[in-house]
Amino acid sequence: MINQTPVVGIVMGSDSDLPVMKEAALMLKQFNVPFELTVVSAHRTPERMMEYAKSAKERGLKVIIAGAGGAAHLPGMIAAVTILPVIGVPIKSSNSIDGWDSVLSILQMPAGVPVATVALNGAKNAGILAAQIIATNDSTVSSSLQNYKAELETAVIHKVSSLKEVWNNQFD
Ligand code: RP5
Repeated sequence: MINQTPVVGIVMGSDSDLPVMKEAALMLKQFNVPFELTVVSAHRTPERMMEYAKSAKERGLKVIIAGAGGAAHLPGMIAAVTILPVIGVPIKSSNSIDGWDSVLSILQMPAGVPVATVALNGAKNAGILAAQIIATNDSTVSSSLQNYKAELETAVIHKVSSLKEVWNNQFD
């Protein structure tokens, strides 16, 4: 997979975001979606950010996942430059007050420039959502996602059975 052309780009404002953002990478790996991952900072490397966003579509990317913390401008600025769907991951980082700063910086985009914002530190869902976008045109990824959903259901049903051994439940 490592040599396949990436269809998802994962970018983050700093390598200090990696412990959160690697959750997106792990999900894409699980669904066999080829991806690339790097640091692109809106504030510290603005020209690199512009170049990344401008070249993303022609390089074959279909979706961009962008994570940042504090004054988290990276996802919105990338979305300003490309027509690819951008998934924003707000990160509670060293320069966050409480995480709301990251959430609101990414969430409150002006009309016309959407960023699909996941929960604070919600990189896992960002990876799944990116795979779901890819799955609209890829039956293998689509089957992997169907299996994943089925596993989620099975895990809950196991928990229901375990609880029933201890707690009364007349529902089923
Ligand atoms: C943001 O500043 C980054 O996305 C990161 O969340 C935060 C802190 O960056 P470092 O000072 O750790 O490099 O731009």
